[in-house]
Amino acid sequence: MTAAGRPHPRAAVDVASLVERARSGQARAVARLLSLVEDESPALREVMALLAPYTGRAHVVGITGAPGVGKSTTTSALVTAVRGRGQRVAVVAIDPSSPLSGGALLGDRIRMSDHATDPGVFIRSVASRGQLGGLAWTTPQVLRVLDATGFDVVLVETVGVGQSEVDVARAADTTVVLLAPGMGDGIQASKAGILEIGDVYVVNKADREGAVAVRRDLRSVLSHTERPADAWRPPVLLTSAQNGEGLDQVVEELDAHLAWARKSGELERRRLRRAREEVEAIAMTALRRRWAGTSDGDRLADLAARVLAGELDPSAAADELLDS
Ligand SMILES: Nc1nc2c(ncn2[C@@H]2O[C@H](COP(=O)(O)OP(=O)(O)OP(=O)(O)O)[C@@H](O)[C@H]2O)c(=O)[nH]1
Ligand SMILES: [Mg+2]
Repeated sequence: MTAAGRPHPRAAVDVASLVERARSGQARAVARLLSLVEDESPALREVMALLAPYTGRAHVVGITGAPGVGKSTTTSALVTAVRGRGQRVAVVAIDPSSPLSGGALLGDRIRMSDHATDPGVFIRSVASRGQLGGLAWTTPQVLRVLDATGFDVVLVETVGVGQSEVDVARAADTTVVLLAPGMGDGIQASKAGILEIGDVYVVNKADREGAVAVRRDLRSVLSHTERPADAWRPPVLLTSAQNGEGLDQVVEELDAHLAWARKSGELERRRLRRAREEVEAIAMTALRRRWAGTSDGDRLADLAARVLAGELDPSAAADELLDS
């Protein structure tokens, strides 16, 4: 995100010491590592190699739902709950705006002032549309850094706009889907494909009329979903995040889901899929970069021109590209 005015990473980063400081809990060092991810710094390779042995410990929780349902308020309340039991927590807000806005929207999207001075809390926004396809490339690496630097829980908030919520669900160990009365009932939820991704459903704004009805409808729709006998049955909870009500139960269900996922093998399956997608995203990025511009010109553009001229068919061109 150098375009936003952040200084370009210095040529020589003392990666080992940076990693050590980040792992000892220094927020500034963690922030610096995340900047290396966003800047796609050449130092990243060494960072990731050093962090690799420490990954796989954090509980990654995705929080998604339509705009305005109370994701940020809930996230903040969850931070309080997690901190209450002495665990360290990181919050990642997926910012759907252009990468050029940098972290400017963070203050608007997350109401986190309560936690600003707590050294056990780390907050970061990530642009979902990076130069390299955004979420697929950046987010998993951000999560990886936070996991390896000792956060017990990583909360990922995304605004519910189609693909991004599904992507976040794929990146998380446990996905919380938020609804609220008057903002999308169970039927709208099923349309949005939300019924497939939730491990825990939360009907927020329980202080408002209609919350109980939303919960009843959602429970009814979920009960008609086919599941194997030993499958996880997503609970539907009521909260009033603004008043801090119902959050303890959410935390309990997050724990219960993690325990179930661990025991059933689902956690391993999800994490394996995540690792697979991560490798694929990095490899695809490297390939695109290699094809787009080499010292002997733009290989892909040359091949496209030959396809257009009828000299080559697209399959033959693809073969040439892969062989190059
Ligand atoms: N009545 C009521 N209002 C709430 C509750 N939780 C959040 N709100 C309000 O709902 C509005 C939206 O809350 P946010 O937490 O910003 O919602 P969000 O889902 O993060 O919104 P976006 O990030 O913009 O998609 C704010 O005005 C909150 O104060 C609640 O439990 N009850
Ligand atoms: Mg928000």
